[in-house]
Amino acid sequence: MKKILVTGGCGFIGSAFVRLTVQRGFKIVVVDCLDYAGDFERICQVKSRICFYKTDICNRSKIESIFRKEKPSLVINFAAQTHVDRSIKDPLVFTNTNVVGTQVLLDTCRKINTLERFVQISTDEVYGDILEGEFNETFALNPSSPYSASKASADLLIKAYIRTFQIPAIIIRPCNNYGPWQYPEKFIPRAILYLMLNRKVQVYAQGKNIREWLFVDDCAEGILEIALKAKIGEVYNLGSGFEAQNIEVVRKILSLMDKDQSDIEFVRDRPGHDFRYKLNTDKVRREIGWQAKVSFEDGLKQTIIWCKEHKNWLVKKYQNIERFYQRCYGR
Ligand code: TDX
Repeated sequence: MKKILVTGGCGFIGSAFVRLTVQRGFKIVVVDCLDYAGDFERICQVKSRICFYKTDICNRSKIESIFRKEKPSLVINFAAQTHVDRSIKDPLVFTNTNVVGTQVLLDTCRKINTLERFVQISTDEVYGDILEGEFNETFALNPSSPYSASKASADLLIKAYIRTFQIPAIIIRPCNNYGPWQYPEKFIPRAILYLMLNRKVQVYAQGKNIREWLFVDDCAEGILEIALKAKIGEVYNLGSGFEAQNIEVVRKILSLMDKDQSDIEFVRDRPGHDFRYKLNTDKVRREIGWQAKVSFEDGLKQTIIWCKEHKNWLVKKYQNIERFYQRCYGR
């Protein structure tokens, strides 16, 4: 079985990928710096079957020694700063991890010739927003936030490294993920946590912004399929096809949790807030044969059940989130 090195394997999507691939029998090496949003607990159930390094991807010498020792055939880079609101408050942190960190990994890949593939986990946000229609993989990058600009920069670096140094890289651009173990600074788990604590859900502006939602286990499967089957140098969108206004998402959560409209608080908008993302996924369906399996209704039910069962885990993160939103928006 192939050895896969997973950076950011203690994060939300990375950990779902680690749990899936361990179950499928791959040899897994996890590299994670356990920053505020990383948590080893997410992969605790498979800890005896992985090899773990607590390391920052910006640490060139440590990354090189891990790559030399482990000789992975695949590297999947999930490691990133991911929260748009945080990037508005502290942009430089995003450039460091998302751009410099990715470059360190690429430079290391250049030196290690055992590597078959380097897979970059990018995002739909690199295209900017789209009022109507869908983005396909050939659209120009047009990011709006420091976060999406850092992810777009990493994508451009990868394209340059493919062309100049023949790095065997692939780029995957998923839409918004949700599901168990998501850090509750993000919209869906934040709403569920606040409702469990009898607080109102904070909806930015009028809640008209639109996102496409993909259940995290579907995303992990899609990434594995692409990593194993895709042609080198290609870019793949990974979307569910399910789009909804934020207010519609909140209404679904309210009804599943026996709450009502009075539990919503409309708050000042995020600066530069992208209005709508929507991916065209013809390429991944045609070339890889992947499509999302979990409906939004089922995924949301599973997520709420998980949140109720893991209320303590979510509450442990609450202080950090409160501090952040206070500092960022004064609320
Ligand atoms: O409390 C909130 N209230 C609210 O209305 C929060 C946290 C968000 N929102 C809105 C903003 C967005 O329109 O909900 C939507 C989703 O917000 P986020 O969960 O912050 O995600 P988004 O900004 O869409 O970015 C996400 O998707 C793409 C991830 O955070 C990125 O890492 C990923 O690349």
